Amino acid sequence: TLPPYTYSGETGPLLWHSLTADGKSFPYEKCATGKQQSPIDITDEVPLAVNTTTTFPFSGEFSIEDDGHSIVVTPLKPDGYKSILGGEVYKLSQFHFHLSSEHRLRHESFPLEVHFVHTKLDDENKLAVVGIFFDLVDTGSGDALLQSIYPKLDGLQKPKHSRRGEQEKHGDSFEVQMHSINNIVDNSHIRSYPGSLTTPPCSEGVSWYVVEEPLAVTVKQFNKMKKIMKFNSRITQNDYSSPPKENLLALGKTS
Ligand code: SG4
Ligand code: ZN
Repeated sequence: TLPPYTYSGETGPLLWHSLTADGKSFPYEKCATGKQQSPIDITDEVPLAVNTTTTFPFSGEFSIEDDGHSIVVTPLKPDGYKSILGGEVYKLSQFHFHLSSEHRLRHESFPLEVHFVHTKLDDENKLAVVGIFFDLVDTGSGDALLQSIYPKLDGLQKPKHSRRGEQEKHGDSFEVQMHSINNIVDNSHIRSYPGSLTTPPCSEGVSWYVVEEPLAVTVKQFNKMKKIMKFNSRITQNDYSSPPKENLLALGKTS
């Protein structure tokens, strides 16, 4: 069994690497020893993505659940949504949210970030994640993606325990419309770098695609999500071209 982790205190991000269930093995070691850890500060140093065409769904059926760490939305048709990321074919396996944003954009944080987790079509173990920020707005109705999720948030139930990789009974299914995402995501506004999962076990070999244009979240939508999710952002001091500083801190080294 894996040790539980949180976002503050003794089981928080700076100590993930030291968590253990048996006192002998440290399944989250990579969170401190990794050399390509996410998130990072997205600056102009991070290269623009090439050969990348995301085809997010205009509409489709999804299930939504609170997995204890995030609100996770999973397509009912597992082969429904394919994207070309860095010239390779991926399919969408789920998307989930972080509050506040995990990545920064030129040192700036955002209130919310969505992660579209993809697996490579011919190699299910290879992950690519498309990250998109949200800006808080006090006019309008927010992004269509959030509009479609909003009515489902009240009935959301936490599963007894969620274990990664296991098939679970999903909650409510719903129809989603995601016009705006489809419209804004194009090559010239996506930056790509090799990183990791932002949660334990912090596995590396994850290809990241971070979109520079934020979507809109209304104050009302944001407050509702905040009630369910709490703070679930791994804040790091990691830059694109320097070694991950946070990891050294976690190991008690200064440089
Ligand atoms: C969140 O905890 C999701 O709920 C997880 O999804 C996800 O794990 C994890 O974040 C790490 O993903 O894009 N932030 S991230 O690096 O997708 C995976 C599930 O466990 C493996 C379904
Ligand atoms: Zn995530």
